[in-house]
Amino acid sequence: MSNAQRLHHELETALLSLNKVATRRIYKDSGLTPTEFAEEYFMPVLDLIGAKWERGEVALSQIYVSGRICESLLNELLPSDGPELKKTPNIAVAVLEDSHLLGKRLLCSVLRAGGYKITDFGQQHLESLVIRVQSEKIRILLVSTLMLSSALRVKELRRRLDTLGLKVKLVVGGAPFRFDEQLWQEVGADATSPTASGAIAIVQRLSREVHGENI
Ligand code: B12
Repeated sequence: MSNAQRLHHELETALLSLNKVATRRIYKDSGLTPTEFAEEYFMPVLDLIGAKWERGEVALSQIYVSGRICESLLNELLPSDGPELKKTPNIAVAVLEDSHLLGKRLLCSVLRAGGYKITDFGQQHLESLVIRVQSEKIRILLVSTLMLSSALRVKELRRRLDTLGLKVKLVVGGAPFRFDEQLWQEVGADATSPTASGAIAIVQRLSREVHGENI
């Protein structure tokens, strides 16, 4: 068993036995940055736990506490603010009609650490999200959804933004988009990435495109 496989196994055991102290120790032993650890360890292990729950092998309470442990550790480890150096179009991040917040938390940290000024809209319903995008003149909107039903709502979001004539670049992500690689196009998004860190290159590219449209 490789070192990474051993740590995955240990992390799964720590999360399923609701052991935050052991989870923190595994993070320290990994020698990774918080973002690397979240993407290389939390994400696959939580995927595995989610699949076990679907098969009835673990209880919902175990998913719940596992998610909470990851969330509280990430809140401890990730900086809430970065240097905010770059001058970009208005960028916002939101979770659409969903209570899964970890992906958005990572997204905010990664983008802020990358020097992007972003507004965190938190959890939003479609109507309130459209209103905020319009009133705050958002040009790049990053949406995180983990439930398939929420991911499909992005199609309606795109329709509403287009109807209002709002020129918004829509970036989507979360489990449904990782599991179905075509889904982002089907819901009318402009881009996706399986990881939060992948959003940096996308935001860079889209910022250039928005800048070009404004000239
Ligand atoms: C932890 C968890 C919970 C926790 C959430 C805690 C919290 N505060 O976030 C709790 C227990 C609350 C929960 C509740 C529920 N959950 Co849940 N949950 C999970 C689980 C196991 C892990 C999710 C997670 O946090 N992963 C870790 C983070 C870091 O990963 P991530 O969000 O995917 O983000 C990564 C990438 O996707 C990407 N990313 C994310 N967003 C974005 C956005 C952009 C723009 C970009 C570029 C990238 C990006 O970046 C991150 C990596 O860098 C998943 C399993 C799974 N496969 O995802 C199920 C899962 C999402 N849950 C599921 C379900 C069904 C539920 C419940 C309905 C259960 C119930 N019966 O009550 C409720 C519904 C809550 C709601 N209304 O939203 C299902 C959804 C199935 C479906 N087809 O829709 C899943 C897939 C489990 C399963 N296999 O069935 N859940």
